[in-house]
Amino acid sequence: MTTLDFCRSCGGKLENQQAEGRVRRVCSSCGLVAYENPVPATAAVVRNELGRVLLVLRNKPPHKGRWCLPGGFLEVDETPEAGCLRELAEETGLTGNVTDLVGLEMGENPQYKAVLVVGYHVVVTGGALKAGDDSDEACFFPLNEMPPVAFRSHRLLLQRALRSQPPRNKRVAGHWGAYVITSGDHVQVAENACNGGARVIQFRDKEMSRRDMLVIARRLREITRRAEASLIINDSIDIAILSEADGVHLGQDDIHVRDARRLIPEKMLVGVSTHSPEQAIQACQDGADYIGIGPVFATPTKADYPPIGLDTVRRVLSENTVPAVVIGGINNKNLQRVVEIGAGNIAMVRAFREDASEMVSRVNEMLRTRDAIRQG
Ligand code: 3NM
Repeated sequence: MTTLDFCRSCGGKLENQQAEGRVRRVCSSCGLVAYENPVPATAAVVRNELGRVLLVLRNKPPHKGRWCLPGGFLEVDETPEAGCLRELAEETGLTGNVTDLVGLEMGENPQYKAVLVVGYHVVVTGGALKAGDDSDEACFFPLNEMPPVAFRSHRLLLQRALRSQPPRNKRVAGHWGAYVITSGDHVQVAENACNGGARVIQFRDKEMSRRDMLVIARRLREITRRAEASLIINDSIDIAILSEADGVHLGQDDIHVRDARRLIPEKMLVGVSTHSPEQAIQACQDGADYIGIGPVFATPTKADYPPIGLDTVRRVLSENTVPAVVIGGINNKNLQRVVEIGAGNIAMVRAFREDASEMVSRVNEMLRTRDAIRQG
């Protein structure tokens, strides 16, 4: 940055002088101090219905060829909100409304030395996505596939924005206790389970038509929403999306977690069934929010799968990095043994068919008692 030579008020020569505690450029004729301030700019944090974040590819320095938030310098006669929306329209073709302040961050700039960036949450109200002005491309990115973002201020604003706007209905995976998988009369099982305090319901039906499944999934959504329980849909990503479920549960033969995330809302959980320690490690590495591990005991519900036993499950529970749901052949008789190996989530199909309310209460009570004893 070059130093200022002439006074903006009278045109007199500026010189270095001690003023207000530091050396500043001061006019030798009229005495006006030429303050050096950060230049105000704005940036828009725009997320689409899938939770993806809008970035633009810069076509000029600084950081030409890198992605950043839409935004830019304020004009002298506009408010920060108006400047932000103008820049958004110029660079992305989208119109929007400011919904909230994200915050303010300072950034360095080779020409202007310091830039003060005001970040806003913006919702899109119209327009068509088309890059323009300073940007060559404009694109919504899933959070797990974001390119490196240019400008420290933009990175900090993005971090703040993602922290201050937590996904609305994302439940924390793995703090459930009894994990109820519905079968038979799905609605009745879910209602009973929620009455017993279930915090998660998985809708699983291998025979039902997909059209009927969607009808039932939507009813389960109402029930679980009322009970503030999570709803997970087994196998079917489309039904999970359409029923606004909290998660989808995938088997080893279903599409990969990475591919599922390209379709589902960012807030949606992905669980993966695993049947060995190796598969469990792989699912964690692939980015599953939680895993199922089993079958711990032989079960007619999944007859083709050999039981892996309590010791193997215990190993997975102690080694794995994401929450696990223990499953397979669990019933009243062996439940205590599953609790004793430290399971935090226990899934059953048949055992919830009869009296889900009673069974959910029993499982959760056993887990609470164990944890209270362990914590002394
Ligand atoms: N998944 P029940 S075992 C649906 O190991 C399912 O991933 C399993 O049914 C796995 O509680 C299983 O009736 C069946 O034994 C569990």
